[in-house]
Amino acid sequence: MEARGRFITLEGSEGVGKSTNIAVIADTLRLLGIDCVTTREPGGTPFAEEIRQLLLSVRAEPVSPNAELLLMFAARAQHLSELIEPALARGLWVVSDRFTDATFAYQGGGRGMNTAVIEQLERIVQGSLRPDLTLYLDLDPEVAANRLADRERDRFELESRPFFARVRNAYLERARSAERYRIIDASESLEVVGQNIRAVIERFVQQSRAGSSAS
Ligand code: Z5A
Repeated sequence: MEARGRFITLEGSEGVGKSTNIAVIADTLRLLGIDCVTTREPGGTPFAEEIRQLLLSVRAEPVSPNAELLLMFAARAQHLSELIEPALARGLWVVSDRFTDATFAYQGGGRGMNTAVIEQLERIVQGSLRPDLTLYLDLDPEVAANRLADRERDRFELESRPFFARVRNAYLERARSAERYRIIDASESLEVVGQNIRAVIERFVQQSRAGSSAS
């Protein structure tokens, strides 16, 4: 039977370089002979991408925090059942641009929602599934916003500076709390960030291979 794949997530506030560096992770894995799929949240399947549109579009009607939270998990449930779980079961590694750490950071930290409720939804939607490795790209939100200065803003990107400061604090608190996180300094040049990410992935693959040959 094919060994189950590994689940890697990339996290950070807007503009820290996630979309840019997801390709670095995928290329590094492929060079090491590992088949992977890249995906993103919210989204990743046609239905979940429709939910993404609902969540990101700028609208006149205020969106209730509970509606936002439940839609994030609705998209995630679809993403898990149609893409993530089947790929992992086939032995593919999955690399996702954001996952549930983003919910703890944005809805928990940014919006101030109750973390216990988020943990409850996490258990309902994911069961015991958690990422095997999470790279958190850390950057001052002001610097990140400057990188996106010319771009049209979505509903989240219109949030205030204090909102993004709370998001960063929530991410940092989680990233320092468990072994699966690696904090990457995203204020470095693109080249250095890429090198640091490659080094983390190479080490993780080495450890995974050593672990599976020992078992
Ligand atoms: N959200 C949520 O609230 N709850 C959840 O559970 C989930 C998500 C899953 C959509 O995410 C929104 O959903 C997100 C949180 C919320 N909103 N916000 N904010 P998204 O992933 O689509 O949105 P994003 O974070 O805004 O993506 P982004 O703006 O594309 O940022 P990025 O992918 O991190 O950055 P990038 O596109 O790779 O880079 C931005 C620019 O910076 C680009 O020109 C690069 O060339 C440049 N760049 C990148 N790295 C560097 C370095 N090192 N130096 C200089 N320039 C750089």
